[in-house]
Amino acid sequence: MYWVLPLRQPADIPAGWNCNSRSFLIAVSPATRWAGLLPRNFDESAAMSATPRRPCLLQTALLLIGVLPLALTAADQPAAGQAVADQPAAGKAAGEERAAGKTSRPNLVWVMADDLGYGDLGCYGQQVILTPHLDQMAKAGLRFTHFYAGATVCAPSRSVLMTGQHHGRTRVRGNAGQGNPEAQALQPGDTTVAKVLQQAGYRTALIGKWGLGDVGAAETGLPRKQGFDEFFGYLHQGHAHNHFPDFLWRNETRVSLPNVIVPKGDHGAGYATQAVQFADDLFADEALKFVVENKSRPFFLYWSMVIPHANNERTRELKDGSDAPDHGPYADRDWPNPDKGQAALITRMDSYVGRLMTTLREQGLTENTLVIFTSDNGPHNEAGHNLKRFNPSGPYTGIKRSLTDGGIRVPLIAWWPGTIAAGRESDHVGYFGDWMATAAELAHTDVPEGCDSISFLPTLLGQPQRQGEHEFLYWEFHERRFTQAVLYQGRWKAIRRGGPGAPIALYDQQADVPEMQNVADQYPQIVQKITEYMNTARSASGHWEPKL
Ligand SMILES: [Ca+2]
Repeated sequence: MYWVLPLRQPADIPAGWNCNSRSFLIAVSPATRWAGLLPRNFDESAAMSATPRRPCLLQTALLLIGVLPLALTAADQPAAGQAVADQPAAGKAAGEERAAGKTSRPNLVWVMADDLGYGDLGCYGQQVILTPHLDQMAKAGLRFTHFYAGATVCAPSRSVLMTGQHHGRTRVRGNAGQGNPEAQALQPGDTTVAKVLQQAGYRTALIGKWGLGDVGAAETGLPRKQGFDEFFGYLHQGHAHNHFPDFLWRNETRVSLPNVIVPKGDHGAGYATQAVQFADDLFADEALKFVVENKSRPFFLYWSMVIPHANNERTRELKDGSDAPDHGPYADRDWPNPDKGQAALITRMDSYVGRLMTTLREQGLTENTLVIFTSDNGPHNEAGHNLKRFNPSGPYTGIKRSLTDGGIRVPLIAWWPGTIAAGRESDHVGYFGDWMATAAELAHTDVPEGCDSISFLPTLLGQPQRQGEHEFLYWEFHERRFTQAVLYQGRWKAIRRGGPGAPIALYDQQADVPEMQNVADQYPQIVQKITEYMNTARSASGHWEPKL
């Protein structure tokens, strides 16, 4: 006996149920099973995966007879559509069971693009660039609208993600370049989310760009000294500019690639004259291999793509830093090559996410794997492409290296079929540092001391009443003049250039999305509150003292 419901739209389909929008959804009632009306060998998961058929007239009549008692038993339950839209019943149950330690811990996959803007994805308003897989991921999962990167450039953002400490307290607070490698290295005493998960029994892998340690003077920060069991990719950020490198690192060993490059500097940067293997293609293969090989135990995969970061050295010499293997669906557009390449990189990145979803389905891991997709900071303008064509910051002002929201607010999509209800969005205000507490909670382990981290698991589970909130979020920026930014109560954004004593610009994000109207004079008490916080938020750092 089945319960038959017509589907109104694709968003009605619970994640993990393999139906199409014109089919009927077949739901098996617990009462049906309890009453012994199902065959002993009835395979519920197989039924969910099968393409549902419309019942014939006789079956419909029988089904309607069957629905009546079930509807009575379900009278105090939310309707199926409501469960999908409002209250993720499955997720709640899973959350309670996890809290009681009854279920296995989920695999954790953090997929991160490099310099992808808030407005670069179709599901975040992009009109030109195609991102069908990420759009589908958002439709089947949860889309955050108020999530922030750790910083407005690469290294500190990644340091915040790893340490669960905000930008004023995390180890690496800027891109140090080649001048001071130690300033861009995690240290032995640092506690990373990878260490926490590794110690909790997770198999941990970093695939792609690291940027928080290197061989030589920065070796304290090497991935395998910071909690990763396996590493494949780039250590140095300059090396990672080169999408067709002549070598990559596997753990601490250099692996030669057949690309032939014009080298720039000592760390592998440059650009290819013979482009054979595209690094992000290799990362996708490696990431999926890791998933398959570790499917029988909890794993944490940090998949740190380089797409769509520019090849800055190629921009300087060839005026085109969008180093894509091909221009894909944009090849015939009447655009300059940097524009075609920029769009092609993002669509290529999207295809990797599609491959990840397919692999998780094939391996039967969809219901036991949380996938997060996000970007490390706002969009760049370093490839020579036309920002106006793509509007990559969406409604926000600024790009990478800005502390207005265009530089730091990022897309973040969470996908976990059966636990995260489909088609939701959340305005919960979170940032990269929150991954530490979220991952620790999911791994049934403690959050390390000294973190600035609030788990967003309640939001994932559709339990906003349990969700903790930050009073303040904090960022700083060391290039050009030292700048600080604070978001207070999820509404008031303050930016100060020049350190203590410099004036604070205040923006009311509820009334002023692009942060154009400085209202500091109208809200002196809020300015005072934020000033007091700003003056004490950061800890001393030998390498990262403000240049005022
Ligand atoms: Ca970046």
